Amino acid sequence: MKYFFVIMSGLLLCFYSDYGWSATSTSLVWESSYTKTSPTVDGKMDKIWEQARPLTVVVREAMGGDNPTEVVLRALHTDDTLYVLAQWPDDTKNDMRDPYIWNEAKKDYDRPSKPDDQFSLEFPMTGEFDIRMLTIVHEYTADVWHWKAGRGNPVGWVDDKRHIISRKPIKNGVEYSMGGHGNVYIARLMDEGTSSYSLKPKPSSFEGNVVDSFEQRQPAGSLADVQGRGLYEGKHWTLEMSRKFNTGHDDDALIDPTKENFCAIAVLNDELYWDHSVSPIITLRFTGNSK
Ligand SMILES: [Ca+2]
Ligand SMILES: [Ca+2]
Ligand SMILES: [Ca+2]
Repeated sequence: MKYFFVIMSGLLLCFYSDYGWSATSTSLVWESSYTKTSPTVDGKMDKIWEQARPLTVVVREAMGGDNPTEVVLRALHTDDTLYVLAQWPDDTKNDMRDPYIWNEAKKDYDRPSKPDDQFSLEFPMTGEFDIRMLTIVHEYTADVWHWKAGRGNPVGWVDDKRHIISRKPIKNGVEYSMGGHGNVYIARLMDEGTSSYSLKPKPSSFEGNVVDSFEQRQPAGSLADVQGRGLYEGKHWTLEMSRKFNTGHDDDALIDPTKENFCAIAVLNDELYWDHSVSPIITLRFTGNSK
C-alpha cells in the first residue's frame, strides 16, 4: 500500500529542518532520582514522587507544529527498574477505541473509527534517532512504550513496540511517499508474545448502545515488560509506567542508568494514526544511584 502525503510540502520540510530536532542539540534534561521504595503503578501520584524533579516538556503536532501542550514528566528508579510519571491536559476522556455502536435502523452494530487517548515514550535502539517517523533524513529503530487508554490501560499494561524507519523497503514496512522528496518505509511492530487485549466479536444481539470492542487478557513474553496505568481526573491524564532497565528481550532497548539516555514522548488526544504531538529529544539522566 502506498500513501501520499499532500501535506508534506516544502514548507513543512523547512519547518522540520529549522526546528533542530536532533539528538546532538538536546537541552531538555530529565532527571531520574534513585528510590528504594517503588511507587505503585496505578495512575495516582504517590508521596514518593515528590522526590522526583518535574520537567515540563512541550509537545506539538508532528504535522505543522501547532497546538503546543505542556506535559510534566517525573522519573524515579530503583536498582533495576525505571518508573515514569506523565501528566498532561486533555479536555476529553476517551477510553474506548472503535467501540460497537448500535444502529437502530439496521438492528445491528456498526464499528466506526473512534480514537482512544494515547501516550508514548520512545528510546533509540539503532540508527540516528528522530521523533519524526516521516523523515527522509534519518533511519532508525526505536523502542516504543505505547500506552492506550482504551486497550491495555484497564489491566495496567502498555503496548511494547518497535518502530523501524528506513529509506529502503523493509519487512512489514508501509511505504510513504514524501511528496516528491523520496519514499520512506515504516514498520510498527509489536514485541514478541501476547498482547494485553484482543478484538471481541460483534455482539449478535443488543447489549447496549455502546459496547467495548476489546477484551483484556494477561500479556506474555516481550509484550509483558511495560506496566502502566493512567487515571483521568480534572481534565488531565496522570500516567505511571514502569519497566526493568534490562528486560532480557532482544526487541527492547537496554536502559543504562550509568549513562545519559535519549528519549522522546508523543501524545495523542482523540487522534488517529499520524495525528499526534511530539516532543523534542529529551536526555534522561539518572542521579543518586546506589551502585
Ligand atoms: Ca501511584
Ligand atoms: Ca482526549
Ligand atoms: Ca519487550
